[in-house]
Amino acid sequence: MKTFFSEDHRLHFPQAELAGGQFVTPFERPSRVEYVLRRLRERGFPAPEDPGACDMGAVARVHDAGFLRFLETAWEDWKAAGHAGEIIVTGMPTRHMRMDRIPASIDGRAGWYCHAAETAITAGTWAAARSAAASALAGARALGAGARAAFALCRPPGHHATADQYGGYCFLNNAAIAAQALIDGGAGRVAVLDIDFHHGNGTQTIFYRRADVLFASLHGDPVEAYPHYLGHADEHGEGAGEGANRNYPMPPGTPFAPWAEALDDALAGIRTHGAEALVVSLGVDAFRDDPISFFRLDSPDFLEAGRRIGRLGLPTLFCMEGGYAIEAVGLNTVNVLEGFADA
Ligand code: OKP
Ligand code: ZN
Repeated sequence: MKTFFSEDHRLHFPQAELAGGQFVTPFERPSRVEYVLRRLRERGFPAPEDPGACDMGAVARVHDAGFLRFLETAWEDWKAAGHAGEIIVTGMPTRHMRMDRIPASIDGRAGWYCHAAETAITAGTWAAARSAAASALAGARALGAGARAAFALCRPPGHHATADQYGGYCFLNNAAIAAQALIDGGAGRVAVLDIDFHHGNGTQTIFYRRADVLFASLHGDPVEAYPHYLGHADEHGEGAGEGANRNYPMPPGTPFAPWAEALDDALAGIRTHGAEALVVSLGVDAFRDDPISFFRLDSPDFLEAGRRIGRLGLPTLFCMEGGYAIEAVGLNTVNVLEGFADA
């Protein structure tokens, strides 16, 4: 299995995440990927390839032009406004406010292009986010060239990024960008399977009105879990996309058996949809020891999940998303990849 990874992820490491009313060291930190790289090496995966420069044309097929300009210039504008710290949004447009006037100030624009304030932007965030999208795109190209599978070790993650908003540790939606690239490369239909603990609100909304990209997500019920305001079972897609969105929200304490049942149902839906390629949003925060999640998967369960995904028989690109039980992130991630390869 080809793997793609850029050292530029290190350029994104905010000092602080707003959590529980305190500033804490971000859960989504650079060391996460070290554990994945080590396990890949130990278990005989080929050395990751650097993806090179990011194809911004491909990124612009998914993301709003104003949003991309914002991300590109946000840090300079923030400094120019005299702000001393990292970009942390303090207000966003919500119910009872105007949604048709984008402000000029950096504070106003940052709120406009954000949906969750835990996520800070720093000097290197834009470069890191582009490098993650570049890995996803390199993975999509590998599938296009005939590979059965590829792994993009994306950091920062992507599935909470909408067409025009960052948040939930995500800036560019790596999985969505890869899925779009597969479509643009000639695939008639593609599926995105999101097994990260958190609902992939960004990916869902990007493809919500489209029939060509099916989105299926297993996640903590938004009644109890981030992102709180999307991810319910009755979100089926709209217009041409009606029926091409499948959500499997599950309650606190969910162990492997019901989770795997949801996985099987999602996989059956992907088969029925007629997908020619699969993108997996591979978060491993469904793990029992994850510090910000509430499912109960054990490490061997990730092997079995990979096997079940592998039995679909589709060309598959895995894009790294979450997983915060830092030391176990490598084992759990590589278990999914190895299960897939063994299927
Ligand atoms: C990103 B990914 C923790 C609250 C959680 C943000 C979670 C983002 C998860 N105090 N807020 O889906 O793993
Ligand atoms: Zn997550």
